[in-house]
Amino acid sequence: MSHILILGGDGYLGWPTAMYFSSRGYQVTVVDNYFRRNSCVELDVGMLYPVPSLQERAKIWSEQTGREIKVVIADLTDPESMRSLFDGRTGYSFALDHSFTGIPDTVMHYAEQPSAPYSLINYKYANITLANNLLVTNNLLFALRDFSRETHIIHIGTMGEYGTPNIDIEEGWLDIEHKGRTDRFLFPRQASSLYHTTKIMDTDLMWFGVRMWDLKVTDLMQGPVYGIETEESVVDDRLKTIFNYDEIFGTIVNRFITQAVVGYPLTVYGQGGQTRGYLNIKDTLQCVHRSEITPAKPGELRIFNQIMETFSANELAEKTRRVGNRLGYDVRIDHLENPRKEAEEHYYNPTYQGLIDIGVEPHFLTDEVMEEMFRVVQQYQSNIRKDVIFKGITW
Ligand code: USQ
Repeated sequence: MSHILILGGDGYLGWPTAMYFSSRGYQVTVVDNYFRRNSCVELDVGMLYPVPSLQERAKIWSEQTGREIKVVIADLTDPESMRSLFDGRTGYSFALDHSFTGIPDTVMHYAEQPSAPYSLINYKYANITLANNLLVTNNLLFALRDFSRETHIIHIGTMGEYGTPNIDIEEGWLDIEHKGRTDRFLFPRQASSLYHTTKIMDTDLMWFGVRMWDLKVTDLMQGPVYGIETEESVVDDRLKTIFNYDEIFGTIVNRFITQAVVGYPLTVYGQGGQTRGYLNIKDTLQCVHRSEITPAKPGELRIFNQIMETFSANELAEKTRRVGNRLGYDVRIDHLENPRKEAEEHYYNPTYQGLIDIGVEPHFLTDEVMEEMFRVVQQYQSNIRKDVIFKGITW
């Protein structure tokens, strides 16, 4: 039975990933320091519903399915915590029991501060973002260098690493011809937040580890994710993933639907021509699964663009209004002065074929899919706090 280690297993993507692999018979261990939920409390931002602790979720999962997800609570910026996951001390000194043995075949690295606005609240949160994201990645690389070079890293990167260049975006690499000679380089990167910049630095660290120590890395350049339910969460409401709709941790589609449900005018930033590649949370799970089945080779940094379709902020707002109106909501659209420094009208033509080629079957953001999300959000309507929807964290 293949052993999957999920770093950041309490987050929006980490927990659904854990259930997904566990339900398919993998041995799954999740590690987290509760950064996300603690930050939600510290910054007083709303979650749509409370989520049980990781240990409680693992217990509920086991009661519902008879399968076990191991939980380790640890801060992976501490190198010793990271190393204990790979150095053969297994059973993990922090784990609930010691029945899992062996080094993980695959490590999924989600253990990052994932929010652009968080990284720009002020210098303190900028430093937390830099320290967390870079130290966790570096600790992982050294742990694998020293103990487990065979372990495949699947890292969630971001499309935001590329920014919005005026040329087509390739999948990670670009062939350059210069003065009659050619070579292949990482596609140029120019992020528009400090968080996104840490992901560029992650890629550079991993590329270094691949070149120096023949590590095996798949870096998934993911766009903003939307969605709540996954196949595995429907068995019990308490297994739903953490869902944010606030300005800091909420992403645009999840925010717009929540705003529509509570009668808050949709917060389109600036002109609304900002175009990004989007994907359903169910497709994140498929993408990491297909990547796990067909791992990168030793000494390979394999990069896929993990998006399924592109939309502008205006298109998403229009779609939300259309679906909301059909469900009886009076949805209004507002154009706020853009708190971010980003292009509001730009060329955007990314390639995203690699994951399809290894077997991913995309879900698209149809009106029906959005309607399903509305129906889940409306169940929690009384929990929605209007005061956390927009505070205006400026770049
Ligand atoms: N936007 C609005 N109104 C809102 C929220 C966002 O117009 O209320 C616009 C933003 O200005 C931006 C776009 O929608 O142009 C996407 O914003 P977002 O907050 O949904 O996503 P972003 O900050 O880009 O970050 C999210 C995740 C991050 C991931 C990234 C993928 O939080 O972890 O890396 O999506 S990407 O955007 O492709 O870099």
